[in-house]
Amino acid sequence: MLDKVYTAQGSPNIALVKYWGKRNERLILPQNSSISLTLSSDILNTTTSAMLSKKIKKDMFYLDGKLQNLEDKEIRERFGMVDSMRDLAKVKENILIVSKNNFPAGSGMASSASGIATLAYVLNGALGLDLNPRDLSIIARQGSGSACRSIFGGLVVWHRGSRADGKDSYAEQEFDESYWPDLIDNIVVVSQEKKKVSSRAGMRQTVETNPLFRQRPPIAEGRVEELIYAYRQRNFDSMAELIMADSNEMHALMLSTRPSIRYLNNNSFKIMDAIENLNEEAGGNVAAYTFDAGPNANIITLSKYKDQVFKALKPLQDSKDILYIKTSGVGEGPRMLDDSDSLIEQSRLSPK
Ligand code: 2P0
Repeated sequence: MLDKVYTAQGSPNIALVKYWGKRNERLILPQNSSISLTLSSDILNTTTSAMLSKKIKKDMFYLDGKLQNLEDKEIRERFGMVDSMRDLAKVKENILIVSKNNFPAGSGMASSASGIATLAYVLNGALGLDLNPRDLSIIARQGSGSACRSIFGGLVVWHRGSRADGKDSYAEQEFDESYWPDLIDNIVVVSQEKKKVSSRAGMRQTVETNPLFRQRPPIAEGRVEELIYAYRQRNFDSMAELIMADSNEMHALMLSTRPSIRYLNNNSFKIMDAIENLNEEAGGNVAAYTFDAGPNANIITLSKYKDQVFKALKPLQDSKDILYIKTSGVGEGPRMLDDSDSLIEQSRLSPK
């Protein structure tokens, strides 16, 4: 355990029925269950190396090449997970963590989900905790809600749970990554800017100020069930309807929060138009858009419709409203990597 570098890789997930609102801020307990697809780490990934050693003078965390200030409030909140895992393992040594995303952090591409899930996963190994994935999802949840879903591959539900201690608010795989191999997600990037309102602050504001919010949890709960049903039948048309409805509902709630929160921009709306026109021409849903806390779109479709989707988006690429598109299949959960993939220079106790 000590003085050995552990390295793992995980990936973001895209919520099809969204988590937006907590019932307990400290434990990160959601107001409703949510459901997501884990994306393929071949396309979007976080790689994290961790090492515990008596030789390390203080905890250090490098993210994308930059040493992070562990006194910073937001980082402190998320780093709390490291302390609780260390306590659980009864380990006192300081830790060096080096983490790297292959996509821009904080731009609404779920970097916190990918980062925290990968961190929880690598620490489970580095601390010799050997927690099962369900318990690991409960730990990851306390770092960042959506991270609990990235502990698994495939289609993953995060159960709301009802206990005050959060022990029944965990993630679970509904279908593994091979259940629907034709399903793909096109990540359509229109902006690489860091968002102005964090998800954490935004959802707090929505729960506190938006009287419409109380309608949301029962609707979302029912939609998770409907989505699982559509997925089981591999009924794309029906699933697409649910995905777009849920994204629009969440963004309508954001808009009607006080002060109003708007993550979508004009290009996001142009993409929605293009997909709706495409579906209308096709006489059924061949693609579904969904947006998280940012203007970038995720277009869920099937491989056989990919060319049609790209054709529909082509004018927006030509006009540079779309910067680029990455296509991902449904991915597996996190995994350990070999020593050769380590991001830590062991002899210097620093990033490579
Ligand atoms: C989701 N999002 O279900 C939703 C959709 C953004 C929009 O989960 O406060 O970073 O750390 O629990 O998980 C983003 O929020 O927030 C998010 P915290 P998180 O994917």
